[in-house]
Amino acid sequence: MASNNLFVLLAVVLVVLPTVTMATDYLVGDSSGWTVGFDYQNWAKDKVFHVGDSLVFNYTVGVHNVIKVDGPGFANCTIPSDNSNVLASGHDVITLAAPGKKWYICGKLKHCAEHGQKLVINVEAVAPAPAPNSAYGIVTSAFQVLMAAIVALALLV
Ligand SMILES: *[C@@H]1O[C@H](CO)[C@@H](O)[C@H](O)[C@H]1NC(C)=O
Ligand SMILES: *[C@@H]1O[C@H](CO)[C@@H](O)[C@H](O)[C@H]1NC(C)=O
Ligand SMILES: [Cu+2]
Repeated sequence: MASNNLFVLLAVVLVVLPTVTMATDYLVGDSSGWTVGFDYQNWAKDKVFHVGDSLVFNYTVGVHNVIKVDGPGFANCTIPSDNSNVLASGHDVITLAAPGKKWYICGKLKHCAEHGQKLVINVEAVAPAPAPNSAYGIVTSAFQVLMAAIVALALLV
């Protein structure tokens, strides 16, 4: 009986461990969504964004939009003259594809310039998963199994 439990716990821990590094969806502004009069830098300051994570901009269609800009465009709230970067679905999902700084503004009225509707984040690279046959990969796998066993034993005692 005890060894059955140990096996189940080991299996659960081994399945759960890799999911710790899975992609995260961030609802920008949480329940406030993408709107005026919200401090998006305060919202972002305790978050670590990684390549593969997504930003979800939620707002009423037609009231706001989302434009990816560059640093100067962000500083000046410059609304690009062409529409190619404008997202306006009301539920825009942006998957963070590359590391570095990313800047987003609202292009409606003076929402960016006068109402703070702008977000800048830094996207961190994700360390590549170690190849299973590399020395590092073997050590990592062995470490995961060891940790799983310790956790399983601790739960049993
Ligand atoms: C998205 O925004 C709409 C209003 O524009 C709101 O009714 C809805 O609850 C929001 N969804 C989430 C997940 O916050
Ligand atoms: C930003 O705006 C200021 C003041 O309008 C202007 O002097 C400056 O050249 C602008 N910078 C950029 C990069 O657009
Ligand atoms: Cu807006």
